[in-house]
Amino acid sequence: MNRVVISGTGLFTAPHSISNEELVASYNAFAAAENARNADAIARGEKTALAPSSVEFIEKASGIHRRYVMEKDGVLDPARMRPRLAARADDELSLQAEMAVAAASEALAAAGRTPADIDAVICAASNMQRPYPAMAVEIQAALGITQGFGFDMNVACSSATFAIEQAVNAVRSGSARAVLIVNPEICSAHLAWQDRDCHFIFGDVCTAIVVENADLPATEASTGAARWEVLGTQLATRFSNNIRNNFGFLTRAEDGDFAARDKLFVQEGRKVFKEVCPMAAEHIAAHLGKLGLAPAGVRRFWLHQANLTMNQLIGRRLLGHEASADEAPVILDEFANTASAGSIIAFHRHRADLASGDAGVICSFGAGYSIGSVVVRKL
Ligand code: CO8
Repeated sequence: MNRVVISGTGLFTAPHSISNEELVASYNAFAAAENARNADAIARGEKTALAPSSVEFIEKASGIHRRYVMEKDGVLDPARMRPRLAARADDELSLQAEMAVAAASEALAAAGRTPADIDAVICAASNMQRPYPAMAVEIQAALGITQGFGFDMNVACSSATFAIEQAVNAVRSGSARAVLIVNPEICSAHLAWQDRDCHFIFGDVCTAIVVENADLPATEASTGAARWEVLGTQLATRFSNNIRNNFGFLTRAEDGDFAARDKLFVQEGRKVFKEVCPMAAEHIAAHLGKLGLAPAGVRRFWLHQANLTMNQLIGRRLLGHEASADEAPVILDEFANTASAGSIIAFHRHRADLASGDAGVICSFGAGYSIGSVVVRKL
């Protein structure tokens, strides 16, 4: 079996930023217009007036201060409340592929590898912009990777860590020399911006990861790359309806309404919080135990970025004290929840200061429920 390393990561940041202040102003204008439109029904008690959102609630409940999106004006337009994205012709590079190519190019450069080194591309995200041809195959072609194969996979927020396990297995067994993973998340297009319970939660981004055989011959470009040996991966799922999106190809055949509320992200946030925190903490502790490591011996936790309090609670359960920003870095204040990309952004941004021999854990958790952990050590 081959030893496996993560040799590079990349980050594509969406071009527009929305502050909580802008978001709340837009939502409150939407709510006021809706309430005016439904004034008679509200007065008769047939409808409930929409309550305003608040910056204070969002920051206290989630830790999120702003988010990046692919398109901002449509999201903030109280008469629209969704991004305005132009359809592209079949012979143009699709939007998710464009984000992925940018992140992947950075990851390849960081690893000192070229398209000729990559034998597989995995596009792992919580939504694909089309069913087929696979996004990964388009991205493979756009990057000029002429050998190997690509495929798409979706395990919602855990897509990236689940993809790392697939990549690690392929490299360990020798079916690929190196695998490129991309996580193009356009959460803004499947978020109900007109629902105050969740309108603040998500942002858009794309991350990329190069996973390769530790014995792949070094080149001049790859020599300087910091490499992280993958000591182990562990995945777990348990079915729950508490995070759900019913959008799908059967909607048409069922004569359903494509614009119905359940065709976008829906969650029971409090239940998710209560159920997933202990699962994630136990999962990480058990995974470390299998590898002969204790949480106290881990230098850094790159946790899924959904909610600051959630990560603080997981930190307390694992370490016995509140994890500092150094032990469990936070990026959700700037990016919000970016589904599968969150823990990878944290890893991308916050690993350069670690020393050779330091161990860390990348861990995601979310819809499914699904939890994926990747234990790494800096070489
Ligand atoms: N402004 C003011 N008040 C508000 C607002 C708001 N915007 N929203 C809700 N309130 C009110 C509520 O109505 C409620 O009022 P009342 O007490 O009168 O009923 C009160 O505030 C408290 O509401 P909550 O109980 O809902 O508040 P919480 O403290 O639980 O915070 C959170 C809500 C932030 C959502 C929190 O529960 C949370 O973060 N939970 C964890 C969620 C999580 O991790 N989910 C994972 C989802 S990500 C995932 O799996 C990927 C899915 C695929 C990607 C999809 C992309 C779109």
